[in-house]
Amino acid sequence: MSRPLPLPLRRWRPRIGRGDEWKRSICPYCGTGCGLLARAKDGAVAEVKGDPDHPVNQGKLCAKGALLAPVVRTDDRLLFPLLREDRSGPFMRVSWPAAVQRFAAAIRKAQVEHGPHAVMLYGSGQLVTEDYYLFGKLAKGYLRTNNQDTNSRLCMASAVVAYNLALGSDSPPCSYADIEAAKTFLIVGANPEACHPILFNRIKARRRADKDVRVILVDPRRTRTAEIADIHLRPRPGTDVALLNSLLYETLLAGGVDHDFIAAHTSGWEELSRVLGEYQAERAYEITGVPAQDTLDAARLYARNGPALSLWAMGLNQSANGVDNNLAIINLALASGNISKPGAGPFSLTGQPNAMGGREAGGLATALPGHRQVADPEHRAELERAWGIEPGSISDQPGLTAIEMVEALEAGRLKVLWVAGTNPLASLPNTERVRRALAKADFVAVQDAYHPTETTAAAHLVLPAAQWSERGGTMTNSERRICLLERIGAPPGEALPDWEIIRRVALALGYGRHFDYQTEEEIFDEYRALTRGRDLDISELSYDRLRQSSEGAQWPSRGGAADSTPRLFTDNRFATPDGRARFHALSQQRTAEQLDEAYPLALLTGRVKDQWHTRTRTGKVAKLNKSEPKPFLEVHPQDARACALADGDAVRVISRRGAFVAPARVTDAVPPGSVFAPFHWGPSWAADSTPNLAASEAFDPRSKEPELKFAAVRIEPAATVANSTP
Ligand SMILES: Nc1nc2c(c(=O)[nH]1)N[C@H]1C(S)=C(S)[C@@H](COP(=O)(O)OP(=O)(O)OC[C@H]3O[C@@H](n4cnc5c(=O)[nH]c(N)nc54)[C@H](O)[C@@H]3O)O[C@H]1N2
Ligand SMILES: Nc1nc2c(c(=O)[nH]1)N[C@H]1C(S)=C(S)[C@@H](COP(=O)(O)OP(=O)(O)OC[C@H]3O[C@@H](n4cnc5c(=O)[nH]c(N)nc54)[C@H](O)[C@@H]3O)O[C@H]1N2
Ligand code: SF4
Ligand SMILES: [Mo]
Repeated sequence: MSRPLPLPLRRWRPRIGRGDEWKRSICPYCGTGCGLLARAKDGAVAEVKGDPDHPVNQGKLCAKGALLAPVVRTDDRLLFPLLREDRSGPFMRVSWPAAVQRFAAAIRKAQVEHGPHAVMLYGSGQLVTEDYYLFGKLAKGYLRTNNQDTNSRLCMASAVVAYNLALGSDSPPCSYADIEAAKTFLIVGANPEACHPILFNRIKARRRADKDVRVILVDPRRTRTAEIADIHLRPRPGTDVALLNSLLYETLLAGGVDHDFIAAHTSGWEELSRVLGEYQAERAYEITGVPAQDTLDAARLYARNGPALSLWAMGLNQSANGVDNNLAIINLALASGNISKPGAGPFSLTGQPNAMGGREAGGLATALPGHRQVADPEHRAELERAWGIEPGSISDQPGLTAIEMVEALEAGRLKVLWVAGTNPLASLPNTERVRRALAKADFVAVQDAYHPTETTAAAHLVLPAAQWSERGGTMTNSERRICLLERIGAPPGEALPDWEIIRRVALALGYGRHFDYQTEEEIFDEYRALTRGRDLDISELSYDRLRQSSEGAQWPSRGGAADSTPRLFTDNRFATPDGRARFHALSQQRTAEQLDEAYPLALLTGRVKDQWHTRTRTGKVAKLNKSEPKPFLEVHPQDARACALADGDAVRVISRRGAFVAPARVTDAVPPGSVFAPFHWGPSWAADSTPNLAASEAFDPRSKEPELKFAAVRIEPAATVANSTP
């Protein structure tokens, strides 16, 4: 039975006008999307607090969000465009017109000499939806290449493909409000205590409020998220399909499968049920190492203590079998009827603040704005008409994805790279290979708020971007909630919003007439009109309407009573051609790399609570550097003993690609046979500190998402560990 969640629409009276007024925004770190109030002093944001009226966080913030003000104006803010023709030489300050003319000339030259696909735009979930849309319009519409991808490729590309395959569209069906209605939480390959702290607090509060609520966690590591787990399953890394199949099989035996729902609203159950028998708990144990009794306990709980909400993140996505992993957890939700009703659903957590906006506005190399696909001739034609370009302008070839970008640079097929809001020389796997590939490009332009970063330092042209609080725009969080970020302070120096930089480059390329925007609102209006009639329809959602509510709106948002849609598919009609959700029969595949005598350990990588990615922002806040001041490698005591390592000793981690060095943290939080390193401390900390020197770029064939959660490594004591100051 489905009923809409009660979501009272609190009205907010805008208090815009004086410079020192509190204005509404959204935290620019994680995909939780907490609402903030911030105000400026002397033109720059000076104070930040949680927005008590925002439904996501109700006034609360984690430390990263609360400590945003100090990261906005720092000594290393990039103030002016910087250019150099020779990448071994120094940068020179140039004017904006000179910078964009030079860049446009490089783009033109590459396209004239090598064709349209010699250019690529690599963006980020830090960008607002308006930036994404404009990037796509320029690349896909006018530069005639679908070579536009984003760092979301490293993040939730696997979830995008799986939602499309299983539900017919890239549509997370749930809401955070389902947390307050769920009885059983199944958290797989995610560490929300560190990575989605406000959601974690909501789950914790829910557990405290209702004695029947239970939490099942699936993670090889014992993270702090495990503190709220009633059952913690610790599979061997990369064996989630076997584990989830096994959970489904045992759920079936425990009577937890909803046969009426399956018959009426799904297809593919027969094929799936035929493979499930292989994954009886005792047999799955051989693959996963999870004791059969634990799987049985978890399955019985899942079967009997509904509604069940499943939440997952990178432990499933960042895998050479990432799409299968996602399909496996969606299979489980569908088979048990845990979808489209309060407290239930397969809910993929997004990482970055606007990863979802990129999915919606066509930020991925296979996508076009409004959940359209490059491969669909009708979708291409719709945009060609909307953009006023000749039929056939949009290429029918999918663009390069992040890892393919590296391969194309190596092969000399890609000549000009435009990077915005991401730091690939720290965040892509096999960093040395990426560095060598980037060195082959004819021209690299990087748009960032800070300089130097690992990537700006390798550019020809560095363009100063306004960042959070200095520009407006919209972002979408994990639960499809679109919120407006007001401009609070002014950008320093000559920094410009990303969309304005894109507009100026488009102008210099001669497309001025089609990029004639004065404000981000005009871009939003153009984009939202293109969503009319689509599953994510926001055609009636204006900036004015977003300003009137403290809540934003969950798409689709069609105006009037359909302002906001907390839950999708409530009539159990899915977005597939026949309206039925699709099961997928899956068997456990191997990881791209295998453990062997030379490389006997699995390297897992991930995050800590108080750092954000490559530390360009959080690394500058003394309070945030306190909890984890430096890189580390978690090693199980057994593995430490085997190579005579004591806690704190420097250890070298060697893979087939490269090696990094970190102080060892000897702990049974990692299972024997696995080591874990956070990837925050990149080459700017120490030349050899990033696990991405060793991480694997093998990727899932369907989502092209790299296997950042598994690399075969060995460890040995290192003489010293380089230390750096933050
Ligand atoms: N503090 C902080 N928060 C962040 C971020 C940040 O940088 N810092 N980044 C944001 C972004 S962009 C993202 S994508 C999210 C990521 O959020 P999460 O995915 O929750 O975080 P990770 O630490 O990358 O990985 C989650 C867990 O996956 C586990 N894991 C590894 N291999 C496997 C496996 O084979 N199977 C299973 N089941 N689990 C496995 C790891 O042990 C780890 O605990 O966080 C967001 N929030
Ligand atoms: N080994 C390993 N590697 C990983 C992962 C992992 O789990 N393990 N996770 C992957 C995932 S999920 C992700 S999302 C990526 C993240 O990787 P990156 O995207 O490379 O990480 P960030 O540090 O967030 O980089 C954002 C950059 O944008 C800049 N910036 C901030 N705001 C703005 C703005 O408004 N405009 C512009 N132009 N620039 C801005 C910042 O200063 C910073 O340089 O890392 C991936 N890499
Ligand atoms: S939970 Fe995420 S969105 Fe909320 S304050 Fe913390 S980092 Fe920001
Ligand atoms: Mo991410």
